[in-house]
Amino acid sequence: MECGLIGLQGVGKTTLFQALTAHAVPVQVGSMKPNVGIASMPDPRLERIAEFIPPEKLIPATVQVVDIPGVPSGGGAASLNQVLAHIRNVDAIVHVVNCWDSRDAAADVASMDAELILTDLVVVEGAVDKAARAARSGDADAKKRVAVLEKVQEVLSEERAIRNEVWDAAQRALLKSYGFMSAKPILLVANVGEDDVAGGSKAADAVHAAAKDLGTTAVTVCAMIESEISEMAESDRSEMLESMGIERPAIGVLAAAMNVVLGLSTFYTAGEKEVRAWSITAGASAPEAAGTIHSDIQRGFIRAECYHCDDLFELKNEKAIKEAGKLRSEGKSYAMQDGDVVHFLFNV
Ligand SMILES: Nc1nc2c(ncn2[C@@H]2O[C@H](COP(=O)(O)OP(=O)(O)OP(=O)(O)O)[C@@H](O)[C@H]2O)c(=O)[nH]1
Ligand SMILES: [Mg+2]
Repeated sequence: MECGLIGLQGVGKTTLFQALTAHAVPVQVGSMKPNVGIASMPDPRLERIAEFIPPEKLIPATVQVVDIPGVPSGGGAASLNQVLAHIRNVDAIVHVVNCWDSRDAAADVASMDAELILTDLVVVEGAVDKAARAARSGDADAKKRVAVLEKVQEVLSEERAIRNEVWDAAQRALLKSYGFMSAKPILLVANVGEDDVAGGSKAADAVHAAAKDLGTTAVTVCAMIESEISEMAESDRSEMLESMGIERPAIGVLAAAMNVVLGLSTFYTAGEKEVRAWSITAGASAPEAAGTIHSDIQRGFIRAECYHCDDLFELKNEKAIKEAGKLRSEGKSYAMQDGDVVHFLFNV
């Protein structure tokens, strides 16, 4: 799973990237090359599981983050195309909006969305022609493509994003293969100033309202403070947060919102060696979940022994969970529940 940070120039994308990746990679400032890094997803449930099953290592779920160069506000065709090409490759978009000294944050959101729609429209026009030609020469697959692409074209011509239409799984796969940008899940970040961490400004309000219009959510973050916090030792963080009036790092709030927007859910593996969180597509089957750990476990899947983390929080240990009859044995067709703690049995 790859998340792209996009936005106008100088809105704090690289600052947020450094916060998300805890300054793990040297960044290129103002370069036309994207910065790529791994972000750990903060997860209070993971910490809690480790209280009951103390491990040697605690490993959070991760997501790959790509810090994409800023879109010049004037347009500037050549560099704009370069930027947009990077957006085409990511699975989801996090749009960062300047809320500390923007003149019109709502307009910034709208212009970026319009840019995505317009670029998709150019792509689909070429794609429809090509698919139609193939369909005429008797390609059955191309006929299906034409139907989907014509609907895409209709939606885009009405200046609507593809993401808000209803598509089945096969259609979604097709949209993805074309890299349509307005089809990707999107999350807005209202990047507020240090004097407005609660996000009470007009600009932050405007971004939250714009998110509603787009059919998604917005998260208020002060990238600058989050970036500073991410560099601190764990022990100094809480004091810093308290002094700033921040309840919990916004990165945690952002991670939770990302899970919702991306349609992800989390399962856990827990033992003395490590307690670990794993991200999967919500509703994934037990073998698919096993496959995120290792393809061998998916291939040789026998069954999943699992319980819900809430059972652990209530009953305190696995023995008590078993005695209460809450330890389940699930087969190949089991759809994973968010918060499952799993032990996979497999044979290869
Ligand atoms: N006041 C304030 N300034 C910020 C915040 N986040 C970023 N900045 C400042 O905005 C400037 C640009 O930040 P970057 O993170 O480099 O912005 P960017 O979006 O990566 O910029 P480009 O890659 O050039 O498009 C820097 O001087 C930051 O210090 C914030 O939350 N509050
Ligand atoms: Mg940058």
